[in-house]
Amino acid sequence: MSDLTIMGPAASRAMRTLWMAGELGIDFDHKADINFRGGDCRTPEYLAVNRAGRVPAIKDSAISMGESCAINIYLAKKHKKLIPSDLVGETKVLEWSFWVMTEVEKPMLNYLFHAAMLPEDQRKQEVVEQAVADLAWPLEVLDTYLAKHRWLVGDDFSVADLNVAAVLAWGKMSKFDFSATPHVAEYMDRCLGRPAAKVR
Ligand SMILES: N[C@@H](CCC(=O)N[C@@H](CS)C(=O)NCC(=O)O)C(=O)O
Repeated sequence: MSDLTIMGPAASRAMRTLWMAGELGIDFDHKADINFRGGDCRTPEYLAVNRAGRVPAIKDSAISMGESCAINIYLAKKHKKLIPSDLVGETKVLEWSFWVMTEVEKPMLNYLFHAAMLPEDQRKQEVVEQAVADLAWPLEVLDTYLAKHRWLVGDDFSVADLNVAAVLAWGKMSKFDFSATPHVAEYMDRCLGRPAAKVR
């Protein structure tokens, strides 16, 4: 039995934390059989681990918590890998992680659902069009940055890249047209092509 338990199936935002654990090369127990749409996240036992009642969540000897990006930053700091040790570098990781969650995640999820995941009779073209419009500026921001930088923070892949690319992955899954932002497209493939990104 490992010190760390990751809760949530790979086909959920738990993918982000499973990818992170793979990058770090750490042992963990995986509680994948959580029916997050069926109420499993709202039991007293689950809420004691993640009061937000969503997946992913983790518990180890130090902490029980939710929020995928925060979990990944915790694991990076705990294992002293994939995160700079200086204040500015660490803060830039936070900046990119907050950025992707607030600027990109919601419209990308809307795109994923209404362009690909929902049964066809439930998809709404106007939601797709709004998502494309909402994503134009943040993707341009990212593309401009990536035109001059291979990775988001420092010279190597970091947890900032993982958190950002894990959200972009929804665009790849739903065949979002990234042709207007070619640096984003290349970057996404660079990140998602890493062996640890192939989680099950
Ligand atoms: N901001 C949270 C969002 C977590 C989240 O919404 N997870 C979904 C599954 S991918 C969930 O638990 N849904 C259950 C529900 O909405 O009740 C994170 O990144 O961890």
